Amino acid sequence: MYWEKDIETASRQTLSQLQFSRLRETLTQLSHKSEFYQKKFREQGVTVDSIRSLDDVRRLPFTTSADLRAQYPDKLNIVDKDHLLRLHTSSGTTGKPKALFFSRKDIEILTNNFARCLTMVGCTPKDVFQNMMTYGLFTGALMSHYGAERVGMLAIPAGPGNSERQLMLMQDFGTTVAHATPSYALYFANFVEKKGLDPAKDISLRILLVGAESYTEETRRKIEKTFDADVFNCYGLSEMGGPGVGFECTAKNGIHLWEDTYLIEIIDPKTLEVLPPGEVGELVITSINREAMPILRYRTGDLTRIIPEPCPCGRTHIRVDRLKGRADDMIIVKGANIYPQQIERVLMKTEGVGRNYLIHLQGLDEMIIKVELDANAFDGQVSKLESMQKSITERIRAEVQVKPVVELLAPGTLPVSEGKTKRVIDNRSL
Ligand code: DLL
Repeated sequence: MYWEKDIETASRQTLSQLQFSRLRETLTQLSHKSEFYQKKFREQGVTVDSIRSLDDVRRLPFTTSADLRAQYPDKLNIVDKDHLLRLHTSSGTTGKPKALFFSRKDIEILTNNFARCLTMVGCTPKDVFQNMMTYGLFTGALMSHYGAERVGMLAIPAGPGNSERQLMLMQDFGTTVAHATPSYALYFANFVEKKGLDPAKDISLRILLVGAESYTEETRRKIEKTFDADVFNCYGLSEMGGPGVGFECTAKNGIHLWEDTYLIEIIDPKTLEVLPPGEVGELVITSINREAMPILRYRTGDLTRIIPEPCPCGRTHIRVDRLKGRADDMIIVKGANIYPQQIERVLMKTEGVGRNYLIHLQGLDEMIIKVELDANAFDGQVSKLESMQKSITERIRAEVQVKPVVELLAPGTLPVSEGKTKRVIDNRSL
């Protein structure tokens, strides 16, 4: 199903022309109104007229997360205050957040793009949409809420947590589509089971929109099996307007990023050179249809690759692979570079492993992996548990070249935060 078939299936030539004219317009606005980019253009020796093709985007300056923080609170906004409709801030670390401004036109475009995403995965006005993302300064809930209303779905602004109430809402109002982080979706499944209910049978979810955190294909399968529903990977970041920057389609093989709104590049994070399609690197995004706060060549920190083959769904917008995590997710233990996703992949493939895990680094350089089990597996014989523990330890050692200490826990033991879940706790005294 298409929301806007013409644009979703536009030819490469049409998309490129549109992108180029929007890029030029963005650059013109920035060169008139943004002191920050005027300075960057001068330093880089570029003028609007010197950008003559889409390839010339590589001559433009990058923008980083540190740039956004340094321009706090409003130095990157280029429209008058009375044109602004909404402020969001980035999630995350300590210190000042990144402040993100949106005009009426910006909200309109983002709402429309989210409606596109929802329709692409099969949502219709008949669906009931329970939004389990955090409402507030985080973009995750409000932006998607607007998109759901635009499609005409009944939108329930549940927010995260309070699983008792989530379940009540789901059952009483017949929720068919939920939007959640992977960790909350799995935590909620434990909760439902503890009530003696079966998430696959006793609630009527048919679609879960899952994003805001990295997760593996194995975790997707686990969520799908648990709820007997389709899970679609939703990607976005606050700097580019939050969720709905891209979604998987029903082919479930890569995330379509909306190219009438964004220019996409993959770069080598070390050399900063653009990589050819197919190679893994850092995703860099330029907003080309943003009024209040256009951002050029934003270094997302997210690692992925472009999937060069055309998508069987017929959409022509670029596809990127499931995110491989962020460059800054990497941990170094005993000299080995480890991505938490490598560990997640091993765990979620293991029979009897439940729905949550935590990597604890402590002491001199010790890696403890706390793993929740399924209720059945946890209640099993001690000898079985011992052999499971041994096998997980060995398989993780083979995957990451470091031998972990594996602790097996009862389902629902590990904490789940309402926002994004922290998978690694580093208390090392190195
Ligand atoms: O997480 C926006 C969002 C909300 C996306 C709801 C999807 C659903 P931020 O808080 O700014 O915005 O975090 C953005 O989260 O750069 C990625 O590192 C990570 N991320 C978001 N979606 C995915 C995903 C929202 N599907 C940062 N897979 C991004 C992997 C994701 N990582």
